[in-house]
Amino acid sequence: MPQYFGSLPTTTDAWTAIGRVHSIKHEDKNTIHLQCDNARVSISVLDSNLVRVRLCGKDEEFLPQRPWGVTLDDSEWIKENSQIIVQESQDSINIQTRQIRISIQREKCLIAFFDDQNRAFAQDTDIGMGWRMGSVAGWKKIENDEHFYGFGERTGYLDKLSEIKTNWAVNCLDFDSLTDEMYMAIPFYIALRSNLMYGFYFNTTYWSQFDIGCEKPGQLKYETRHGGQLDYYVMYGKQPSEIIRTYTQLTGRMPLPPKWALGYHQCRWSYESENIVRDLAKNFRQRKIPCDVIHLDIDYMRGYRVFTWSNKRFPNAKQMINDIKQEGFKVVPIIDPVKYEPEADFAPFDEGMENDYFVRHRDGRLFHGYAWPEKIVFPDFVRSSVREWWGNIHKTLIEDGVCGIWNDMNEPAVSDRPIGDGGAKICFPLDAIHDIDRKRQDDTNGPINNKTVILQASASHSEVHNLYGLLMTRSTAEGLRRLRPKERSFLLTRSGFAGVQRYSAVWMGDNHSKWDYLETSMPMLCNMGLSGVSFVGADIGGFASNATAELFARWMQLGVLYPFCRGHSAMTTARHEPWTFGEKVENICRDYLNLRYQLLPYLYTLFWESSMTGSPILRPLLYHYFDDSKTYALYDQVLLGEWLMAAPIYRQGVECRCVYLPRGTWYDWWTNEIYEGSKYILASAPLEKMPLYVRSCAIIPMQPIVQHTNEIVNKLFLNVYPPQDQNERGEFILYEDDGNTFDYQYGIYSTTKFCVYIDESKNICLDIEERLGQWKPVEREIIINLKSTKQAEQRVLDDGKAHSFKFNFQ
Ligand code: MIG
Repeated sequence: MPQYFGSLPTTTDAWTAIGRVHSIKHEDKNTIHLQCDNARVSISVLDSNLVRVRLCGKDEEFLPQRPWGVTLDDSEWIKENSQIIVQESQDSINIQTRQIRISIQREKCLIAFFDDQNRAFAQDTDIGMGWRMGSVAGWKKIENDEHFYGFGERTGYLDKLSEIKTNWAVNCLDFDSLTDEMYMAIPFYIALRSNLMYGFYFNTTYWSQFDIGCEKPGQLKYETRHGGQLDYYVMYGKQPSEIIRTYTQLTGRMPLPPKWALGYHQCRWSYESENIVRDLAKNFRQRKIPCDVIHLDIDYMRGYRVFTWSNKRFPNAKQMINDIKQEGFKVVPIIDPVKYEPEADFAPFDEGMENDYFVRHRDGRLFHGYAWPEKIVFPDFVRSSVREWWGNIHKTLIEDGVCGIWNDMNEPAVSDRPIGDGGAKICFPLDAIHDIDRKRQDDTNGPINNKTVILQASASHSEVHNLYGLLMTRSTAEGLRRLRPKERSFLLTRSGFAGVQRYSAVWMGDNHSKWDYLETSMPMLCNMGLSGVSFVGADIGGFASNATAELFARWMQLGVLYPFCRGHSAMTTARHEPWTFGEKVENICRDYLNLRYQLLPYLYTLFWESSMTGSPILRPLLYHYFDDSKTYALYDQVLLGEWLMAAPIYRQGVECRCVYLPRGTWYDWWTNEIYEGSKYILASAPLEKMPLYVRSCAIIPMQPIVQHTNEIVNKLFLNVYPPQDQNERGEFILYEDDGNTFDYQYGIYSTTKFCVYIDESKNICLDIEERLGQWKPVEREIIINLKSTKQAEQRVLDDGKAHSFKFNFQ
């Protein structure tokens, strides 16, 4: 927390409570206003499972919705879904929606929610909601068997019960299990009990904090400071997927990325010359290790100036990018804030100064800090004019053939002195000025004198601090959409806020080449997925310090399941490419990357699903087995989609491990051996093997091994894991399109449904339904592989028509 919070009230100050409800007003069809002793409360039903609650002072007005996190205005929800019946009694007010009931106790204005079986959730406790100087908070009851997930980017294990989670973006270099504030702030959680769960989105961009039963067991406190009103959404769901669907309806979903972004990305700080990059690309192809993307870290620039190339090291960047493009590689360079450099013909600085695009102190002085380029300044991405300008500066990079952008240091990460001078991390002054639309400047178009005092800011840094990464990546996304109108681009960011999934993939920042970082990447990425951000990954092999061969092999095995699959390593570490650890590890890396590429049809379909519903791609087991309490703390097994489950090895020297198989029947991926679930098994896992299981009824679409995602394939494999009896049936809908353009938005995509079941004569049947939609794949063969104790194969030419297959084992 920045030092500026030091002046806040101490915990000994008492909270002011709301008091009694005096009167209620049925404002419009779905909003109820409560006038209380000390406050006004508004409750809006936006959907049958979604309720917004707001609190403001007795004589205040509710603030208008800010546009950054939540994208849907209250008025945009479908009115029919939000119809309510209000009943008043002497003690309480009850609001009935089609799914839940909201009950308000008149005496203290305590709010509680009830499901259709009259079970309470998200119940106010203590004083319900209240405030003391500079701070406003609310208290919810934590039920006996309740568990807490999400909270965005977090270290530690899955369940956050009994912890404090602060929402304030910082450069959390050297984070570990004790770290609270992270690069990213997403004030959202899911509370789960067996068969009763809800989501909670704290609608504030200011500093905020969840105390999940830490200060007082049994009660969760949500608090925000320094501005804004208490404002939250409760979303009910019968399963986690319903909660996430609603949450991402509120904050937005990931647009479908280009298929190449699902391939392997190779990164290092830095591949610092054209020759090194060309050599890297050559190595991948010669060694037949698939790879799609090469990232360029800060040394491609001329003296860390964004949007420039080093003349010495990258004299012909465009040529190089074009050459390796022929081999199926895309290039993604890093972009940071702007070097302060007057009179040096450095356009991003000059133009930014000329138009007054950088963040200023309250008294009008330019705010600056220090990072790699020495002195740096910060574009004010809150302003649409600045976002447009920033987006447009990408033009030259795009002309050079760049297809994606990597945004770093956007918490923003700032030092008070030059790096290397022992500088301390600092935050912007919280009253620094951000402007939504700075009228004066837009009118005169001239620079504002350094000494001018500007008082008209419509947002202070305290309100928009958490948004810096989100808005930076938004300007980049919008810019690339204009500059590459025909093709999808890839974006990566380190910082962000709720809704960052609308613009960018996210990686987990600077991890270490240590076993515990491999281990915690699982719950970390799973909680990101439960927070609406599904395109996520951690640096494979670890960023800081040196991986051992064994660690690297294990990390690659798990890493190929990360939605964002990138190897990265820091300056001053040893090289970390898949071939640097000897032949055995190189072979392991190749095998597992091959597996990822073979799984592309499955994986791409998961990305499509996520873009439609917000569903995570990498999932904790509790996502599907939410009524099985054995999954509530199970962090070291992950599901890729619904059907594939991995039990990775994340400790040195370990060659077997305990695996929990949830209910149902499971197949061993490697041997097809069958296990009945609801039990623990011991899996053997020599270095070359990551235990991997498939649920029965699965149909996993796969493709041949390729070196990059643009290679044309003329085979589609359907790996079928049959049900055990006639009561079970499996389905999979495959999504396909050209993988690159926006044509899918105009109907040029296809879906094909596959079903597996057992008929009366005990045949195992696989039906391929007619392909729907306008996208036509290349001419190809479909090969059905029945995975069972007995294996069998059948083939058909894919003509888009329905086909049925029977396998008879009698
Ligand atoms: O001060 O660009 O997290 O991935 O390699 C370090 C250099 C700045 C931090 C990023 C890391 C990147 C590095 N950056």
